[in-house]
Amino acid sequence: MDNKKIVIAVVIVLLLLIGLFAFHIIHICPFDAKATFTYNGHCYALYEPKDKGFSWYEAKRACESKGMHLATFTSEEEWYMIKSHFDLPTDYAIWIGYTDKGEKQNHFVWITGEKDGFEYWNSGEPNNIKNDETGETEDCAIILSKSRSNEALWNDYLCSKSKYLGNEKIGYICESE
Ligand SMILES: [Ca+2]
Ligand SMILES: [Ca+2]
Repeated sequence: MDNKKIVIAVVIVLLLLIGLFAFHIIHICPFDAKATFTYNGHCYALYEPKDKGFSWYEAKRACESKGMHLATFTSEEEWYMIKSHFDLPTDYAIWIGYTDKGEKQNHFVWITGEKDGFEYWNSGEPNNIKNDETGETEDCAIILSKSRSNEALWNDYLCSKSKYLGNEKIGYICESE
């Protein structure tokens, strides 16, 4: 094979690789999100609450219907990448894939089963407050809106609620594997 043919072969292989990479990025990041960000081969997609907000269960199902899961932050680096690249909202809270439902209370686990000790709780959280009417305890983690926490700290909250403290709708972040 002469040099020209080798160069053409290399260019074809490179174009195929670039095409595959582009397809991968486009394919795994949904178009209907408010914002998306790709880090470490994972797509993160932020969804606004829209009309009424989402319960944690609705948010979890919505991510699953897109072939994704509620976002999990298993290292400090991962969390800070998301926190700095997403313009986190001032006016709504966000569900993430962190829960202590069915676990020892205040011992939260990532829904993917990933093991990591990284947490970013607001001071005094998680506090597992019980709703006196329903008996439900706070078992699902949200990222607080920036109007409540400029640092976007986390709180445990009632999984069945689609609004935070009565009036602030809750959105969510999905992540692809
Ligand atoms: Ca709890
Ligand atoms: Ca709480």
